[in-house]
Amino acid sequence: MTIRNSIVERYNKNPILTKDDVPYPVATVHNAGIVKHNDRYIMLFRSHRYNGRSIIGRADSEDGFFFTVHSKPFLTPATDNTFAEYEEFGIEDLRICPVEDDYLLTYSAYSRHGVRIALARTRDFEQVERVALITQADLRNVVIFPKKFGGRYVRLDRPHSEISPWSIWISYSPDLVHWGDSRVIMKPVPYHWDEMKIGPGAPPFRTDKGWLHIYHGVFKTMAGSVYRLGVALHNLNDPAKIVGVSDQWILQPEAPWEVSGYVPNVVFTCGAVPEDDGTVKIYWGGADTVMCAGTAVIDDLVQLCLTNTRSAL
Ligand code: BMA
Repeated sequence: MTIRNSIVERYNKNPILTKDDVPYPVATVHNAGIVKHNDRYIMLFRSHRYNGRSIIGRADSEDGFFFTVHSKPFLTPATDNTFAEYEEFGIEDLRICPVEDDYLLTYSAYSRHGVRIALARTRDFEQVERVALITQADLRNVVIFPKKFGGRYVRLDRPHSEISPWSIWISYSPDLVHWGDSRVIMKPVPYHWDEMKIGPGAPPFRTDKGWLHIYHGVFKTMAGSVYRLGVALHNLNDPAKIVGVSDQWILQPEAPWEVSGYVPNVVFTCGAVPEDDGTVKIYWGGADTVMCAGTAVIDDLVQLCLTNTRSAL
């Protein structure tokens, strides 16, 4: 089934990965981080186990669309140290952030204390080292920019408060462990498709006009919340400055496996792969149940951010 969208063209064989492709028992496959590593696409996807708690699996691909799942999960909740206490209820929504020579993995760690973000590091997707728990409770969706600025790592994150609900902030770190200098840079817009919440989606990637960030926005309806994707462009030298945010969404739930499933009406991204031909492969979880892919022209996304914009704050 092909559904055409003027901005993101869905892959015509979606969904690209489902629970039936996984050789161990899981109820879902969704919200995957993706990178191209040594000319192979590596996907680290979230799955609910039958107890409702999540783990991370790995799938590899030559072309970015046909993926083969590894026989064992890639990451399961830690069993010792502080990580064990904070990952007790599962690990979710992993982003793969390529930063200099490392892949930094940021993922939600759930426990009786709430949800926070853990950071791990790998170079080869074989050895994985947990580095630190980098947020306090109820702060998630962390993506890290591909380069350091002024010697510091830079991340987008998403705290929440009643006065300023679910907005995107920026924070800095000299060592990946200690983060600060935090500032809000983007907020939901009232009576707009992203009015309820916004949050970082895929790790930002470089374009000639700025860092392109694909984020998610949520709108509450009488029938529940709808998760869509939007785009923002950040200044190349100072990512705290937003050059422009597209007023319109780039993707909304439309395919049957996005409209219904474990959580209906959800498209949620944790990864996108920019290609040398000027396109970007965007990956999203459909209804928290399956993985989907699509392609967009990077320049179209940039132009959306530069024309017909909504205010960042
Ligand atoms: C968010 C996260 C995502 C999920 C989305 C829709 O709050 O929990 O993992 O995809 O809700 O259920």
